[in-house]
Amino acid sequence: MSKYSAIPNDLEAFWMPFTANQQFKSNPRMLVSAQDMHYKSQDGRDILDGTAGLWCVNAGHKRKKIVTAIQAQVEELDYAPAFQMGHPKAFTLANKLTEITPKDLNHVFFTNSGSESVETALKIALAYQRIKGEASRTRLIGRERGYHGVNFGGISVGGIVSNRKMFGTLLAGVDHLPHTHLPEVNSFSKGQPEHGAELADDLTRLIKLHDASTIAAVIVEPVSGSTGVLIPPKEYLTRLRAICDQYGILLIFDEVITGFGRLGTPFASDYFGVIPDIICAAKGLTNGVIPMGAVIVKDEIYSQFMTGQQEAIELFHGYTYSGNPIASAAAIATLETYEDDGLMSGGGELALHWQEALHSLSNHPFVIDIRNIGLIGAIELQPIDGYPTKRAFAAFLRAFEKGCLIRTTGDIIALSPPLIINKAQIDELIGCIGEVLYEIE
Ligand code: PXG
Repeated sequence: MSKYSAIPNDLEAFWMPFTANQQFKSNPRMLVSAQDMHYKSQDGRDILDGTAGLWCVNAGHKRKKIVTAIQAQVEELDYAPAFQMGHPKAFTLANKLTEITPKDLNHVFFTNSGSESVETALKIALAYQRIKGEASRTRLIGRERGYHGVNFGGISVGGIVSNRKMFGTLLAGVDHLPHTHLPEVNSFSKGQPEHGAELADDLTRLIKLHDASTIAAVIVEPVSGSTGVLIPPKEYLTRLRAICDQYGILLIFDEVITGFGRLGTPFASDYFGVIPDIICAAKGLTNGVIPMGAVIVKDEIYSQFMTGQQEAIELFHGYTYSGNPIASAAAIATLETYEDDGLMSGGGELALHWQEALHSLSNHPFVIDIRNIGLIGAIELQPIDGYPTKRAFAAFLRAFEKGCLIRTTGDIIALSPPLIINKAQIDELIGCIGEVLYEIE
């Protein structure tokens, strides 16, 4: 018997996150090991990872440098208090990270997840406006179909109804821009869709409604991932930036999935040439290996806070594990791995192959849209009448049986493989999905 074959005989105690617990526990899908582009399933099969875990394992699984760095760090310094004390690795990491962040975003606040990065960014935005003497700017603007994690700030600015409806009144003073998904005019777009830049102008409508003097910040994902890969129309982000500038509103990019090479550039900000005031990051920061997130802010924001008395705490915010030594070591080794493999630059040729492979499915059964950017792809399926999500979930289960891990959200198959994927593996992944589409109902 292999060491992996022992199935826990009781799956009840673990309440699984964002999972159909009853379905899973009736027929569990267990992953027991991983290397590079593959997982190994409990029944000993190799599973091609089409999702980089959950959009986080950008350099592929169990990379030697990262594993070794973590092992060495835990031997040297396991934990150091995060408040009023420091350890060298967190500073080294912050410096290293700001080498790849856009110019002028040179200060880093560490968190433990994307959700915490979002809460941190929103709080920094509010506190910044107040410190600047603009205390009336308390409103936060998010977007329909936005996903910003699952904490109260994040679900308030987020725009996914099932993530919001159970949880009461959420944060007060939040409004939303319209989402940018326009299948009537943009379906089967390759890269950025042509139509929809004018949707950014809706911010001026909200400004007219609330007055700019009440608005602290706008938060958007440059590319929405969780809600099914919504790619910003050409010029949309530029227009959003211009309106924010005109009215003194901070622009926050939630780059939790787009950070660290997903679009072939360090951040989506670089790809789109639009620089926000604050970036939220997580996931790829440690290659998914250890929880860690980061909020990177413009120099101007940081320096506003650094003006009081020497002994005064400038921001009453932080986590026990902010800049944790093990996470810091993992992140440093991760950034080195991305550098060694050239994963944050280029990707052009591979992204083109990815695009062509994805769009080769356009005439397959049930396919109503395909969209792609960088190494992100989405295949949207016609839902079964009266049973939304069922068809895509069936595709997910069938793909897993056939040896491929994909993600589905609603009736959309969302793909985001590790950036080390090669052309043959892209063909295998897309080939698998192509077969699945003929095998499901
Ligand atoms: N912001 C964005 C843009 C995200 O995509 C979060 C914040 C929250 O991160 P944490 O680390 O708190 O989960 C996310 C997370 C999926 C999927 O398959 C996406 C996420 C998480 C799990 C699954 O679409 N995104």
